[in-house]
Amino acid sequence: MNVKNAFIFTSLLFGAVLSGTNSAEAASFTSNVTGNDPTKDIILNSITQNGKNINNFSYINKAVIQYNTPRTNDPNSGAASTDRGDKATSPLATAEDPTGNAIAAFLGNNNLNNIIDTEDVGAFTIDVFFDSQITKDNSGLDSLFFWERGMNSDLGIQALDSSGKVIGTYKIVNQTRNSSNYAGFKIDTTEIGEAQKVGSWGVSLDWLGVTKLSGLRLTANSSFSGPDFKIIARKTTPEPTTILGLGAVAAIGLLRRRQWKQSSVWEQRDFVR
Ligand SMILES: [Ca+2]
Ligand SMILES: [Ca+2]
Ligand SMILES: [Ca+2]
Ligand SMILES: [Ca+2]
Repeated sequence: MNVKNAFIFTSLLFGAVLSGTNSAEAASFTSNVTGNDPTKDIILNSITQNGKNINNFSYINKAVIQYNTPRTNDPNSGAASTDRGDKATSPLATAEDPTGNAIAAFLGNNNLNNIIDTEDVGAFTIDVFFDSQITKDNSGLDSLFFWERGMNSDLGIQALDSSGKVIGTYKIVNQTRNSSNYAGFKIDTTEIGEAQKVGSWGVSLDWLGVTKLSGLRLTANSSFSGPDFKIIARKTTPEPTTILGLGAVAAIGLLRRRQWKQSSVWEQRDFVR
């Protein structure tokens, strides 16, 4: 390959990589799990979306309860509580009136049978934060993955910046109600008497109107039918396009220098002809 062809080839490769990365907004995904007993651990190994495998996750590691409907003598009072499969393991004992640390512990692992259960007419505002910043990329994959037990509830979400300030647009995740978004497994937790189907849905940063986030403000009001949920984020990794892009820029620079060096030789040849 001569210098000119090498230059064209590099440019084409660079262009192809740039144009091939922005696929249509994804949303549904496949949960690849170990465990099929609704009462026991259901461990998420990876997610498949758009034919790509995701196995590098960011987990929730902090939760700040802004409001959680107080408990009364009524066993069905309150709102968000920590819950697990009847025979599943969990980092802590379940609690009807959990602390922020307990909420983070139940959400912050890959056991899809450790969740937050919400009473039907309960309300909450809980800020959760991930162990690393989630940044928009060109992978065409969603950044946030939601599961909801029962496929019968809504969950309000809005992005939080690193200082805990709400940014972007408030959205309601209700696609987990759609029968076509069945995650392929059921769970039977301590709060319910029989196994219920789990629905899932992926969310992009675009949908939330942000290019990066550190956490999410989660909300439910009395009309949301008490969301029973799990949330895991796709860990942001360096862009392959950026690495390749920098490589291409370096290659172009090198080729130009070679061209410049050889140009005097070519001019002499032309003169001879
Ligand atoms: Ca409860
Ligand atoms: Ca539910
Ligand atoms: Ca049960
Ligand atoms: Ca519920």
